[in-house]
Amino acid sequence: MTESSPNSPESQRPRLSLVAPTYNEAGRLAELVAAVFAVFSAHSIDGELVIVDDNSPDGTGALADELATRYRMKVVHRSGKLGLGTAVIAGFAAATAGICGVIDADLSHPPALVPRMLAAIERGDADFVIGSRYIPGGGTKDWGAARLLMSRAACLLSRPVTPVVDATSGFFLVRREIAEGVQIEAGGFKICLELLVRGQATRIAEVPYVFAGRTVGDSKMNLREATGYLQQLLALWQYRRAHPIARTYTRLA
Ligand SMILES: Nc1nc2c(ncn2[C@@H]2O[C@H](COP(=O)(O)OP(=O)(O)O)[C@@H](O)[C@H]2O)c(=O)[nH]1
Ligand SMILES: [Mg+2]
Repeated sequence: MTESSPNSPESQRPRLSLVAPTYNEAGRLAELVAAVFAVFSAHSIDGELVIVDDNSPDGTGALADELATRYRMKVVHRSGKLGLGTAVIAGFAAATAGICGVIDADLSHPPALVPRMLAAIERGDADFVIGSRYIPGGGTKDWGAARLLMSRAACLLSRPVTPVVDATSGFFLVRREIAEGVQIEAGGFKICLELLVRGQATRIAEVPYVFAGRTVGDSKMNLREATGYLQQLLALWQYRRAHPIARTYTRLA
């Protein structure tokens, strides 16, 4: 192993690349970016933020470009709304750190939890850490009964393929090599679950957080998404049967 000099590309590589997919998030993006970098700075994390924007009609992409002149950010522009799962994969491809993460751009996920998730991976306690709404200490704010029921049902349905309680979470950190090379199927809409099942993570941890209700913009849940999820589950069940794997699972307080 060679030691890197202070100015070599290796030493300039961030410790963490956080990916935030955006579609019409102009209303909250600046706040998210400021919050993420405030946390990075408070915890001395040399991190980068990768925005993947799908040509949002509200101008999120241009706003992200402007923010990138002031922060350590990369902006990936895609031609149109191509979906959350492929946005995450595109973000990982543009990311440069050995540990990658995903966070929603609408401030549903607390950036303040990121340092603990990162530490769990860096300590070697886990190679995939999931922010969980449904383990003790976690929760959702301002969700109606119907949305909560749908979400809980989606998580329950995933239990045959993963020990993770909140496998549909959009908030997670993973060692880059685990996500790399994973073939995402067309229906791979819940990207965390897809990577959990098809990736080679053997040490998995969940950490609780409270999901903040969306106050600006629309949510993407609809019947088409639900059908896509069931198709994804079926494919993952088949994949898991053909590719069994031994895993450890822990919960971080
Ligand atoms: N690039 C991209 N981002 C998306 C797409 N759909 C949703 N997002 C972003 O993904 C995150 C989660 O989406 P959201 O609608 O808040 O999902 P929900 O909170 O689970 O209902 C947000 O930051 C959205 O802006 C998409 O098709 N492409
Ligand atoms: Mg949201």
